[in-house]
Amino acid sequence: MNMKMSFRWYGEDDPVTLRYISQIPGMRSIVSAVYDVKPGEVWSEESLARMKEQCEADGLIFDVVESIPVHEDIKLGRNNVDELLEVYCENVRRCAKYGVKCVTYNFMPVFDWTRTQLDKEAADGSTSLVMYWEQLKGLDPLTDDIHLPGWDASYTQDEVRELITAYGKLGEEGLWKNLEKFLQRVIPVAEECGVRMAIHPDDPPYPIFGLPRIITCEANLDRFLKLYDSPANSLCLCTGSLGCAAFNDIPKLVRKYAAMDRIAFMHIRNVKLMDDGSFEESGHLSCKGSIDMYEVVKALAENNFDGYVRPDHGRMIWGEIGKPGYGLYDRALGATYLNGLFEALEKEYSK
Ligand code: DNO
Repeated sequence: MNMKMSFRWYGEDDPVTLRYISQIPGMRSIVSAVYDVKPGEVWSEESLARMKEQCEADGLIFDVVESIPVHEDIKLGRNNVDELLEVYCENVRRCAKYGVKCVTYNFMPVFDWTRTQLDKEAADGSTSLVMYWEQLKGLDPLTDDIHLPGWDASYTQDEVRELITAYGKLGEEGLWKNLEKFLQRVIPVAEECGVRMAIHPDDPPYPIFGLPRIITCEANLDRFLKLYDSPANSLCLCTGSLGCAAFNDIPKLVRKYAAMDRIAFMHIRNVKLMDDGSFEESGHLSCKGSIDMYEVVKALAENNFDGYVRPDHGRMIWGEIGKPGYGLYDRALGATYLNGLFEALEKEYSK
């Protein structure tokens, strides 16, 4: 097949082993990161070399990194930004040295994804991540202590308040300016060492608690790609993140950016949108959520997409216990479903 099927692995502590991952039909690549350092620190070559070796021992290729995190001071444009950007570039070079071809990152202020519950039980007994507006309404991070699942527990509530205030002052335009500076420094390095940088959209793709969010919709994705016009400056197009806003037409976005060759990585998962903007993560099949997966894969196949694909978040099923969204079983089912769609549609469009 043209596309490269991949699976996220959280390293040696992940209850899902590389051996199990290698048993999923069609699995090619491992998506991982060095987890024993903080943002802003250099990744050790030993860790990268070990990861490469471990993957190869199970017949897998370690060629995608998710993520090299972007330090808040880079996003905020604080004094030490040049030093931090140099560390970032060095990490990209080191990843490339050990065979990495694609590096994912995001430019979301303070928090990565936001959900209100990680184990919402469905009628069939499976559980998944959800975001219900009802549960967020009325909360103010500047006055309330907020503990949402998945929010970085390494910050104290006061630190969170300080960051939220700083981002409030920076605003969207300030964040765009700092993103542009990041790209001007990092993309030439990525080009030089044959890596495609893939920005992950904001999840969900609209402001939360007044924090600016910019990687959200078609106009902003266009603006982002124009900031540095190079295949090394590409998207990690996450159907579930962009797809939890009704204003995003996912197959249309996939078709457009695949035709421009600006998608390096596809995160494919489904979400069920509700009338008030709340959403539930669902099984991968089109009939289980609001996104038409056939149309998504068709848009890729039409454009001979040969980048990386991973089945994103799965539900917890069959009694599995593990990292919410990242169990083995439902992601493996997702991979198998996607392999079927890709085989059929790639054959159709290569005729
Ligand atoms: C969630 C993931 C994100 C993603 C980062 C990329 O499950 O898709 O956490 O890894 O946003 O930097």
